[in-house]
Amino acid sequence: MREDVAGRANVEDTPELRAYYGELGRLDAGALWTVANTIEPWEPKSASVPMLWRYGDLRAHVLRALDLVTPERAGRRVVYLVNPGRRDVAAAVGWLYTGLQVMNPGEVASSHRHSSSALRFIMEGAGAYTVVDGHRITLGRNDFVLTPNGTWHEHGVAAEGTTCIWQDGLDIPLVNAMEANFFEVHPKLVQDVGFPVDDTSATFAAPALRPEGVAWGKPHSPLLKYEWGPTYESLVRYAAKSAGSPFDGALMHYTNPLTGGPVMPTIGAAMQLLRPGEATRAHRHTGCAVYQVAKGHGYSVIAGQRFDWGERDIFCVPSWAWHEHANGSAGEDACLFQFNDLPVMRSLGLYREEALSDGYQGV
Ligand code: GTQ
Repeated sequence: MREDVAGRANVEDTPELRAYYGELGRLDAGALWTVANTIEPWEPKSASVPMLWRYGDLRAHVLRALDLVTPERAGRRVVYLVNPGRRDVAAAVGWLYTGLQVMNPGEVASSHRHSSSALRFIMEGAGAYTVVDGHRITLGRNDFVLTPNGTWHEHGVAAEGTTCIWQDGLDIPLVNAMEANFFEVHPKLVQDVGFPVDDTSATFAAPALRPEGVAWGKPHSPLLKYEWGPTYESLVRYAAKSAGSPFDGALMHYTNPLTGGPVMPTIGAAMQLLRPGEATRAHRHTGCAVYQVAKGHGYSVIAGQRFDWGERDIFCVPSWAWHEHANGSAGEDACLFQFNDLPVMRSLGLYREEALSDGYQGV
């Protein structure tokens, strides 16, 4: 982009100006025109870089944590993912954190709550559960569970289960950037279960049906678990009857069933299905996303770079980066889970989207 245009800062250095800048600096002040073009870029410039983390590279290291630390000592046994452009804030992309948490059968991680909102996406193993504000939620492969801002939550694996690995997604970097993060450990370390197991699913997961007389005033979804079975079934049905989005194929957002809005105020989530052979067109938008390959294989082109992915790989799309996705199979569908900061972008009036006129990026 040209900077020598009318209306943009374009001041040449002189000895007098350099001395002036020095004087301002000593007063903890500065001249706007020396930084204006940086702090007000023509368009968003993400410090995050597009990344792919291969599960095949990470899995053995995640499992090693089982032998190296206990959940009691570590609090949470997690390998978190680092974006090379954002090492200082533990962000995988933008202001989103992600990590891989591992637990053995019979283990439980202590209950805590924090101002960050969180979600889990179950990758492997049987018997995982999460307790959220007294609601015990059983979790299976590709299930997605919420632990919203301020809720007491702990995770465990039933004694008769197997070693479980899941992806955690949180807005820790965002809440820290807002300087609003509180953290508390539950006084009893493990909270009491106060409701029938999976009661929020029984109450709120019925398709397009709202239960009578249920009062709900919280800003997050009352449904805490979104199961893989009905999610996949809905996507298959949708993909068979509709072209879906030119940029995403058949994509469905997980929603708060009472409002149709995002699952939590700061984090949105979606599952998309790419039909056999489907390759989407490129677009870009403000807001970033962390993806996990729930099914199949293929590739995404992100900011001109091709990333080939397989099941359980995790990748990210930074804000305002061009991106397009392709299913690598001619016979099987591919599914991508994502969580994103789109609710933040939309609620702050910052959402903007653009299609690439040529349709597809060069690599
Ligand atoms: O399980 O509550 O990966 O608080 C990072 C911070 C998981 C959790 C993480 C957390 C959690």
